Amino acid sequence: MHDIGKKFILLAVMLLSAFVLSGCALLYGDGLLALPSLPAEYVELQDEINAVLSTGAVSAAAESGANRQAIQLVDLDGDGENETVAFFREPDGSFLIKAYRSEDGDYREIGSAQADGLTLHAIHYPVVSVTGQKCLAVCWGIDESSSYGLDVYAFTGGGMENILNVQYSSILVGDLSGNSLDELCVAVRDQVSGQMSMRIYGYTGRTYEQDVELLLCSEAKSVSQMLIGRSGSGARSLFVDSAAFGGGYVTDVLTYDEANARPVSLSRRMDGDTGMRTWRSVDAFSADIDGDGITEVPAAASMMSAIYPDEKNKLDWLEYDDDRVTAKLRTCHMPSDGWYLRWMDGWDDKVVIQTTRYSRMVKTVFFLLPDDMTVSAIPQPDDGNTLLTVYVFNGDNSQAYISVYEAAELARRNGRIYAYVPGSVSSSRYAVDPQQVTEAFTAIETVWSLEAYR
Ligand SMILES: [Ca+2]
Ligand SMILES: [Ca+2]
Repeated sequence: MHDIGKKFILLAVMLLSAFVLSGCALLYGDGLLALPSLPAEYVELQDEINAVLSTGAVSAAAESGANRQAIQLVDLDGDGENETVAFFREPDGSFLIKAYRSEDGDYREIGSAQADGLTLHAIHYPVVSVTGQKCLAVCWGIDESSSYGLDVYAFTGGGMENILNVQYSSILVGDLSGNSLDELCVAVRDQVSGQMSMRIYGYTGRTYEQDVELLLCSEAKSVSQMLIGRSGSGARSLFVDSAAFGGGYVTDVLTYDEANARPVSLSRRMDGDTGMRTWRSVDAFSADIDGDGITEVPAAASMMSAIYPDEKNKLDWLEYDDDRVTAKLRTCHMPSDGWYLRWMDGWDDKVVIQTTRYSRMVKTVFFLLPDDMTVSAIPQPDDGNTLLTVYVFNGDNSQAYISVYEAAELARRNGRIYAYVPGSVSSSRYAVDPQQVTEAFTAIETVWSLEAYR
């Protein structure tokens, strides 16, 4: 047998063992090599896969996304039993997909498809019936640029039918309309003008058809994050955070209009073709920042960033309602250092931020501006105006730093220690007490990953 074939079967056995043992998690380790023989049904599957490998094909795993295994167990028809989908690359470079159903211990092929692509980029299984039937959506890398190809296959009595083929730059598979079926939200870029738009495809019972194509704001250059959440009215909405031409980020809010049964652009209704209302230079993305079930959009909040550059981290979180935009919350947002601080009531625009970076410490000072600002002297933080200092310590001596600075610990996350020192301004109405600081501080739990949204 071909060496690669042997290796692949070993891998397949390991993968399937992992499925049997844990349901879904992938395990690797010497222990798995010594497993007793597998249930007969998997031996049959090995025979099927071996037949494909004997033609010179090799296994193919997706390079991104949640479904990366070369062999995937998925319940395609919603009957509670998993089918098997296997991905191969053939000697001529094309990709081969085969799907099997287990029947009385036998594996019967229920469909196959061939496709050209530079890389197997990502695999999705959009839900297309309330009983849990799924299609297979395969995303291909097609050139060196950030452009991808999408093929959607339906499983019919006649095999795997290609029901949609589009080029795109970013994709989200999810239920935007609220009918329990998945829509395909596909960002596309006009190659000539660079204008981005969002096409939304809905399942019609037999195929995916484009419901609508909505222009994104003129500043949108490439999508950084897509999220299905809720607008201020409670309507299901797609929040599209994009890198902007000229730097920074902007957001489009596309909401599902129940009355007309189609998505519309809430942000364009409010702001026209510009996304400047949502512009920010820091890489903060739409989220339910206050936990009320409504998604907020971050936007630069400070007028002072020309004087104090770190004021760029001051964000207002905007709620898009049907006919108005409301700032719900302000934060000092430090995504690169993994934390944010909810702005204190009453601080308003009177308090500014200044961050200083050292090799093992990042120090952010919140200080009070004087009532009479003069252009001749730019106020700097000092004992007389500092309200709060937040430290991020990293490295081996973090604990020692806490002692040296007489700081109170706030959190430990990813090898960093977060701590603070209250300001010397204690009598002012702007002063904060320890309880306020601990309540307002959040260490950001998960670092968002780009690849999931492409
Ligand atoms: Ca099934
Ligand atoms: Ca919220």
